[in-house]
Amino acid sequence: MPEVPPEPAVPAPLSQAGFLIWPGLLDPAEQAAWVDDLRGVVAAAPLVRPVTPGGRAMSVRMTGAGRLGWIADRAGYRYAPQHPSGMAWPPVPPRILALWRRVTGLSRDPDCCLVNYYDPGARMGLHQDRDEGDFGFPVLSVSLGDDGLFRMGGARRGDRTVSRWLRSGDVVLMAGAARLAFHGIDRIRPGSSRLLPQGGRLNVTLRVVAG
Ligand code: MD6
Ligand code: FE
Repeated sequence: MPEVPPEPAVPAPLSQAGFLIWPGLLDPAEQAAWVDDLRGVVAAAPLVRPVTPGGRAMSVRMTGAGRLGWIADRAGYRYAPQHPSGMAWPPVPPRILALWRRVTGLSRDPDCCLVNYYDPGARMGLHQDRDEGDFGFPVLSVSLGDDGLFRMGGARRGDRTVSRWLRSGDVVLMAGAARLAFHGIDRIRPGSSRLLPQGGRLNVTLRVVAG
């Protein structure tokens, strides 16, 4: 029988505030391929600027892929089977699924691939990812384009935080005790990457929504 070469193992991550981080896990060629894939996602499901239940427009624009997408509007935050326009979400690109499998080692694929786009003024306030049904599954995030200042805290909003710049190609896993840790993006560093022709930062998060 021919030997099947094993998937390349991921290198050991570094750990900061319980978050597992692989700096530069995606090389520049891979980052460019992700951007092509994401262009396809955005063509099928356009970026929208969500409005919070309190009526404020978020500064980040969002779309998604997969069985479910995360949406926000006056009715609340939730996962929905359709884009706000009423169309189904496009499938998660195979290259993105492959990274999930390689990093998490799980046979369960994610239900949601959330795509966030930050223009130079955009930020994301400190939050927990807690709209999913089973916090036993991790959340995986990939950063592309301009650097983003990532703030990482603990299980309570008032816990001490630490920050680090996430650069294009960096991968973060929130698992275990860090799964419900508060986190956010204080700001991006416009012009720090040439990956996206129009500038800005893309962040992709992968989640299992329902166990
Ligand atoms: C961002 N990231 O990097 C925002 N959520 O733009 C997140 O909100 C996030 O990085 C869950 C897990 C990892 C993350
Ligand atoms: Fe989050």
